[in-house]
Amino acid sequence: MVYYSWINHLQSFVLVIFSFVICAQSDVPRPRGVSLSKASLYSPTKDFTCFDGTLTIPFSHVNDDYCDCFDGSDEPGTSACLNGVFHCTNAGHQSQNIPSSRVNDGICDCCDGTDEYASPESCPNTCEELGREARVRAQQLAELHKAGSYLRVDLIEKGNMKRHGMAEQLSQLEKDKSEAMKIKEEKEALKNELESKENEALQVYRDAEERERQLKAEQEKEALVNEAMEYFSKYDSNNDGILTIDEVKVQNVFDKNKDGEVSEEELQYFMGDNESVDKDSFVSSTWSMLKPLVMMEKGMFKSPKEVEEPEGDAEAEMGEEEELDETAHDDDAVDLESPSDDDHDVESEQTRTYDEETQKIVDEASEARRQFTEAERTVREIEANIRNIQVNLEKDYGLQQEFATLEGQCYDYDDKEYDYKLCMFQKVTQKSKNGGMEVLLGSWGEWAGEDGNKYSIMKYTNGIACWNGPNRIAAVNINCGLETKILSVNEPYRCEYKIELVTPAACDEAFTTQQQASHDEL
Ligand code: MAN
Repeated sequence: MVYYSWINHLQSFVLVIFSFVICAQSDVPRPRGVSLSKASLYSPTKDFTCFDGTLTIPFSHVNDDYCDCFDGSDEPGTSACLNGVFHCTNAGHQSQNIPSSRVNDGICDCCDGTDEYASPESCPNTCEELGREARVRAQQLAELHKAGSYLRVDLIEKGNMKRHGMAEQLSQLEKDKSEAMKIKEEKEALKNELESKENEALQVYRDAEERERQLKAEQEKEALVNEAMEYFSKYDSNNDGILTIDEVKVQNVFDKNKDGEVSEEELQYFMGDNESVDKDSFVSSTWSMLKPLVMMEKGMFKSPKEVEEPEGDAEAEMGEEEELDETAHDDDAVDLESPSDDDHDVESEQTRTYDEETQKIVDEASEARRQFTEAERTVREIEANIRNIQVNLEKDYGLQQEFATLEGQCYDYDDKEYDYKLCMFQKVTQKSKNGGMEVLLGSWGEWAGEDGNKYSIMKYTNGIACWNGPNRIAAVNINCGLETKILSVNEPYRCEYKIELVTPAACDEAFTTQQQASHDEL
């Protein structure tokens, strides 16, 4: 036990010695794992206050491999605190902050090897080489941005012109619309005026037709009564104006079931409980029951095929009774077999001819209707154009309109399975190479870049729902390139698509300066 505790103390002592090695790589001496910007917070002549202000400890407790502060700020150079941060200077390359739990874990995280100071030989310093490569890449990127930024200037100019053009187009369309509305109103007024004249002129024809229709209806009704009376007289064999049971019994037509006699039920059916039927009740009620049977006997219920047969054949089969009915029932026969009144009306409507004056009025009204419909359509078209332009004018095309010319431009990308299409500020679609419908992966949503550059990511949302899942979405990462094109499309999560796009619109001539700034601490 004593032995164990002695070893423990020795270990801590060694670590403390290591951890208090003041960084020699820079002008400002500071404890291990502390960045230049935080050096002033660690003064060996003062007690140390945790960054969160909760505790002040003697400076000797900094990097003593024992975690005192909740925020881990007292152990930047050891792995004692789970939430500590170790800063490596990486001279010659880019400085780095890593979780202090990775200190002395046997894995080289920092290119200068400082995170593995317990066994420095296992992590040789590779910062010079990596830095050189990174600088070459940064230089190439800076050159790309510089070259691209000339193209971007052009895009900005064109974008502004486009926006300006859209605004001008909008105000022109507003003018066109009010002009078109005026024309529409005039055309409507003219149409109304000519239609009321037309209505007046056609009323004469409608009235005449109505009179004709009424007359026809009266004639038909009269014919029906005459027909009923004719049959009544035929069955009233003693002509006393009363149809008795005896007179009915001898008429085959009353034998509904054709069994050779007029039975009690059949008498009941036609005459009810009455012993006789007078002329009036025969006409008003009995005839409507009897007529179908009479016609059946005459063979006047014909199938459509039979109707087409030449009349001669039917006539040849007519007996005495048919002859009697011929004149009286022609109309009915025609009614049963000819097109309905409605059909007839439609036909006469279509073929109707008017006198010259009326025809002129009808033609003028028709022309006014046509012109009004056309004026209406023109207004609708202008309104649709206005809406489209307004939607586009509300879109964010970048701080300097650098993305405006890309509006509506489509870029394709084909991978092994799918053909993708990105139509800027509109939509992203996918089509399987095996055929099938185009699938909407998202419609233009918003800019969603972070770290102060919202124009680095475009979000297209609300695509077609994923099978048993949410709607598809697509994010377009935008970087600088000398031409606008898609470099890759991936689906890192099911129905979430990532598109890498390069365009001169994303090139920034200030890029080198920014690069420089991020290397300040080296
Ligand atoms: C289709 C494509 C794929 C997607 C699946 C999800 O096959 O849209 O990209 O992963 O549907 O079911």
